[in-house]
Amino acid sequence: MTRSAGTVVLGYGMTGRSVVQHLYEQDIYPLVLDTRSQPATFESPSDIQVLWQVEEWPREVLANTNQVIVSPGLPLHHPLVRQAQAAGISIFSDIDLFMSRVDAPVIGVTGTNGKSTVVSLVGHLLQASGLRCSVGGNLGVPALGLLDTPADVYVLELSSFQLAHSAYLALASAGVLNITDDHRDWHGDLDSYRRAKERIYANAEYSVGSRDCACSVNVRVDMSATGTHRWGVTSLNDAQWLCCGDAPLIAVSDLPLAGRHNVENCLWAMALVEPWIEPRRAAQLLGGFQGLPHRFERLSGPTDIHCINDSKATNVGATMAALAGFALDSRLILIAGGDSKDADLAPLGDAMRGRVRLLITLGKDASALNEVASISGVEHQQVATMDEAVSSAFAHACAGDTVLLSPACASLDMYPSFVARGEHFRELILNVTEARQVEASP
Ligand code: UMA
Ligand code: ADP
Repeated sequence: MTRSAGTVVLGYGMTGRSVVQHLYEQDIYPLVLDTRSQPATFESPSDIQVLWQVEEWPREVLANTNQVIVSPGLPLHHPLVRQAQAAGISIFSDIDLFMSRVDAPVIGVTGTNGKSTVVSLVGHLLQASGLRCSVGGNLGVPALGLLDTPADVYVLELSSFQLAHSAYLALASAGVLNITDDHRDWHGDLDSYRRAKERIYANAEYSVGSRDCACSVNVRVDMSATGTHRWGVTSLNDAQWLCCGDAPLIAVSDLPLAGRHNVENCLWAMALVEPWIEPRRAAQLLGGFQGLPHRFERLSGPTDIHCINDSKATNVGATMAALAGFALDSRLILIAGGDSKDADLAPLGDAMRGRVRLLITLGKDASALNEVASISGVEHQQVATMDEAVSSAFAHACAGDTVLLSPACASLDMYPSFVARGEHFRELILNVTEARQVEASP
């Protein structure tokens, strides 16, 4: 048995557990430190020692440690990470461990918004083309959990947290979809957030960048232009087409997903798999992809009112993208609010003006959203719960209106996750729909 004292795992969430499992299978028995209290139900191999509620390194442990694998939830400025750095201990992420073990090409995707959609599209394209692929990382199965399944290509969704902690990336294909305001609480400022994301390009064999990306990349995705080394959209015979260079590939109207941001996501997916799938073939394979729940997901509500669950819109950029998909004279009732993570909410003002006829706010940062709405002349109302938000939305909604949950904020002040928030919204919409059906029946 390898001595445990040399290796310490920081954080015992999903990532920490996947790291311990991975090391355990190699007869390495790390010590685990976590700042949280021990969960009521908790399972761990009996020969793994976990110290809970640790805010600082026990001195003798720090002295005997030579490598640390840190979980993404612990920011670089956390005392546990700082102390390890100051002691000159090597710090790695689960992604580093994954990269050191994997024996097939890895595609990595990061960005403020669209990661899960693009990663799932990439997985869909690879699988449909006949390649074995395994998708995970920040989405679904932690990276190390993927190693159990042999694959021709691995696809990783990478968060800025994971990238900030990673030292050894060498991706076969890599892209930063976009960077807008988010996670200031973790990174401190937007520059550090950007730098963390751009680490994805270090040593990448093939790289895809956005129009705004200052890094040197192989190709760019630019919705407003096409041409050499560019993927974009162009007008052809009165229709909009997705293009690679000058070659039209597929009409926007034939895409499997709605919304302008999803046109961009389809371009990204095809660009990222270009080393494996020829563009024309990729375009043919896009059909059949089903969108993910909680991402601009259309719900079946009352027949005359459109209902959209965009609970995964946990930052301003995602809600802006949702709003941009609606014409200026749209009749939207927007439900938003939660924990803004210290983001600047002001850009929502312009996006709401003319589109949102009622903003219903809730959660920790409801009053900050009310202020933005006031400045932009958007009618608004604050409520305490999602039940009240949905009741009020339907009390105000007229035939043809859209009720959109796109919170621009994290859910954690009111729910365990964006999934729980979206499921609650779905259930409330279902209740309203059923109640209206009963009312309408003779
Ligand atoms: N935490 C402590 N003390 C600790 C360790 C963690 O308080 O000692 C807190 C963190 O601040 C955080 C929570 O516990 O709020 C979870 O942290 P973690 O590092 O244990 O997280 P995991 O359970 O390992 O889950 C992480 C990702 N979560 C985060 O980065 C916060 C999961 O993405 C990811 O699926 C999983 O690894 C597997 O790769 C979730 C996420 O919210 C979906 N990601 C963020 C996002 O997408 O915006 C980045
Ligand atoms: P991520 O994994 O980066 O959070 P998701 O695909 O889960 O991305 O989508 C998160 C939110 O961002 C959803 O509200 C979705 O509608 C929105 N979104 C998806 N793609 C984009 C994009 N390219 N630009 C802006 N917002 C997007």
